[in-house]
Amino acid sequence: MALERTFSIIKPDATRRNLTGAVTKKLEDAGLRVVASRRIQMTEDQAKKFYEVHAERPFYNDLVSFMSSGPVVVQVLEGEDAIAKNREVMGATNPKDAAPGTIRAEYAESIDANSVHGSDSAENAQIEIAQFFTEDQIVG
Ligand code: DGI
Repeated sequence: MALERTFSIIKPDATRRNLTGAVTKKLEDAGLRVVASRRIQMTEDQAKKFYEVHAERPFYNDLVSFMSSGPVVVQVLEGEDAIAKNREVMGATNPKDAAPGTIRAEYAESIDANSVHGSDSAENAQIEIAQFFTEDQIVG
């Protein structure tokens, strides 16, 4: 097991419903430590860049406008196997498929307003963290 860092976003549907604390509690209860956190309003350009890999997908424009529709909380999470652990506690992309007890099962509104983002690989975690945090802003 390796100590890893991953990148998380609490999405606009969750901040709007005052679920920042509830989502963070799920992450912490899963053994993940919040080592950096900032509430921001993403610009459309930031959201476009962040979800660049999905640029050709039919839902890309909706995804970009959703992610820039309200405040989000960007976070760096640290822990043993943090990337997989975070994906597990998030639950499946579509809340209808998310396992009971996961963040998306409990809080997500729909497949697009699904409350959280989490990096899906070590490589992407590094890239995503660097888009929002400098090393000195992360305190492990
Ligand atoms: O890593 P995930 O967030 O679980 O999923 P992903 O990287 O495949 O997709 C990124 C986001 O794009 C996802 O959280 C919600 C949205 N999305 C993915 N697949 C669909 C989708 N939105 C719609 N409307 N339809 C989809 O099939």
